[in-house]
Amino acid sequence: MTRYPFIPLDFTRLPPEEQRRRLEEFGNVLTRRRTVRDFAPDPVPRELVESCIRLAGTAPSGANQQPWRFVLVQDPEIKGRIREAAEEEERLNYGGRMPADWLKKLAPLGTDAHKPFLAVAPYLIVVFKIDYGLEISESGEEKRTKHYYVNESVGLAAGFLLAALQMAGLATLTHTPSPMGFLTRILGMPKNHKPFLLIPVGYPAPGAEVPVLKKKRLEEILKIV
Ligand code: IYR
Repeated sequence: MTRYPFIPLDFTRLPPEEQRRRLEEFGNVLTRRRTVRDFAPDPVPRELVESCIRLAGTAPSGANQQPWRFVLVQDPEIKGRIREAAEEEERLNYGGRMPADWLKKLAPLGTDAHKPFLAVAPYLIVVFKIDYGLEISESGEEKRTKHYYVNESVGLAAGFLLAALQMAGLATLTHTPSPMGFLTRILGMPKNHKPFLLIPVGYPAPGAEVPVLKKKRLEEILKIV
């Protein structure tokens, strides 16, 4: 394989006060992000969400394979089917498939099998990871190629996406109905596409509440050596 052409890096060294100012501005937006479970049905400009997905697609990935695909669900009928399938799985989860310890950890969040946000939020973004390359030859023969660091790559893109949606003034929920195989089926994705994360996007319902959660202090998450 030949090397990519290389060009000079586009990078500006900022004066220290500018570094701090920009970080504070970004922090003021980022730290206000909360997982929202109560959405308003109000519409959101699609072009705004598409721009966020474009930014998510600029995330770094193993060997630049970009092993992700984003499905933007706006069709109420498909949202309804996703809600129905997710709630069916979650009824099993909350009804005994999740072990007691897991249920105990979730109890303070007040979640249950009821997932109206899947039908109410104007958009659902379903993030798929592409586990391996898949080509079907004319003779119908399957050729699989390896993808590297798929979870790390898609996790980074999902982080970019959440940050971008927050910057755009939108509310999000990181939802992981389990198991998520129904999303591949309902959205008609090929078998090498595995659901990674389901992100309802929209505006919070008036009066929406969130739990008071504490984040770990810097000293708890940072070790300097
Ligand atoms: N998927 C379930 C349960 C759930 C699990 C975790 I870990 C959470 O942080 C929240 C919920 C649900 O969506 O209700």
